[in-house]
Order: sequence, then structure tokens, then C-alpha cells
Amino acid sequence: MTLLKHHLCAALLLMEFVLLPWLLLAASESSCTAFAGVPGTPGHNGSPGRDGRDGFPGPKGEKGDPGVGAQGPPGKIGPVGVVGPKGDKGNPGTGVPLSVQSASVQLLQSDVRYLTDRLTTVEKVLGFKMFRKLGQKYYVSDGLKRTFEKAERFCADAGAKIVLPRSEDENKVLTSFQAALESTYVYVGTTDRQKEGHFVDMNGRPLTFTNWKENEPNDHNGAEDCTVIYKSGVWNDINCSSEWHVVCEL
Ligand SMILES: [Ca+2]
Ligand SMILES: [Ca+2]
Repeated sequence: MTLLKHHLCAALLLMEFVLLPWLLLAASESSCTAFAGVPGTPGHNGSPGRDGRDGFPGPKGEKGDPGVGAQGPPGKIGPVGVVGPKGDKGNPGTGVPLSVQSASVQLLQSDVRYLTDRLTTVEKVLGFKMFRKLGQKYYVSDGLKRTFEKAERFCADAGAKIVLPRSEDENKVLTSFQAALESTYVYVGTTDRQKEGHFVDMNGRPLTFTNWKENEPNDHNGAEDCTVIYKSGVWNDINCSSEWHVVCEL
């Protein structure tokens, strides 16, 4: 009987590497004689453990700083204040007397009228092709030839009159203007239409300056009541229906 038990134990040990673990357990729980076993193969690392539980709440934080709110809307307008006391009497005025002011205004108005007139004259002058200036007077021309009557109308339409020299200087300026026009004759504003032999200006006033050529005015054939100036500067009475250069004065 002892021998059979020994063989059974040996058989169990031989199948240690072949049989299931329950056989090993059976052998260990039996009363088999002990044998030193072969060392087992090291096991693999286990799976990661589960996540830990949430920790306990931390201690209470410190008290925060005071907040800063937005500015509120403006308040209502206050009630009307009480009327203040009457002010002190003012100092005496230092204005210019009314009579002096009136004189100054009149002077200014006169200056404005003068400047306006001069500006109007200059604007008229600029409307002509040619002009000469002598003092406050302008001689102007478009280089046209007209009868005396049409020459009068031409100048009047421009707010002017047919040129009439009233001094030696004016006569010279007109002569130089005549040369620029390349003109033989230029009408001047004097006639004896009203009274033969009595030459007057376009306003019917006697002449204060004349420069008649020798033996002129001669009223040739009894038909010369108008006047021209030669390019040499001397004057001659001539038929009014002839067409000669027109020069106006402003
Ligand atoms: Ca005449
Ligand atoms: Ca004549």
C-alpha cells in the first residue's frame, strides 16, 4: 500500500507541467513526500488601477476687494435762483459825437462813389481794342471808321464822347494814338452845326483849346460843319458825312 501511494505521487509530479492546476492542488493537499519544484516563469505586470476618489473640499478663500460700479445718470436741474441786485451805474461813454460820425460816413460814401466810378470807367476801357491814358482821361478806339453822327452814337453807347483835346498835351497824346491807328484823320468832338463859324463842344460850350490848321476852318463849299485832326496834330473842318476813325474819351 505504501508503495502504491509513492508511485501515485511520482505520477502526479511528472504531470506537473502538463496537467491542470487542480491536479497540482490535489497533490499538495495529499500526503505526498515533498520534492523541490522547478522555479516558475515571472508573471506579467497587472492592469492600471481604477481612478482615485475626489478629494475633500479645500479651506474657504479670503474676502474679495470692493467692486467699482458705473457712474449713474445726472440728477435733475435745480430750482431757479433768486434775482440778483441791480448793477452799478455805468461810466460815461467815450464815443465820437454824432456830427463827427456823420461827416466820416459822408467821406466814406464819397470815396466809395469815386472808386465805383473809376472802376466802371476802367471796365469800359477794357472793352476796347486800344487805349491811351492821360491823367484821369482815357482815349479808346476799336479802329473803326464812321460818319460823325455814327461816331457820336458809337461813343455814347460806350458811355463816352467823341475825343476833344483840351490842351497841347492832350492833343499830342491823341496824335500819338492816331499814329498807332495808322489813321489819316480822326474825328474830334466839335461842330458849328448850330451856328456857322461858331465851334462848340458836344455840350454846346465854347472851346478852351483849338489847334486849327492854317486857313481852317474854311467851311469848304459851305458844307464843312464837323472837325478832324490830322496825323500832324492840326485840325480841319470837314463834311460830317465822311467816314473817319473814331476815338472816344472816357
Ligand atoms: Ca461849317
Ligand atoms: Ca475845311
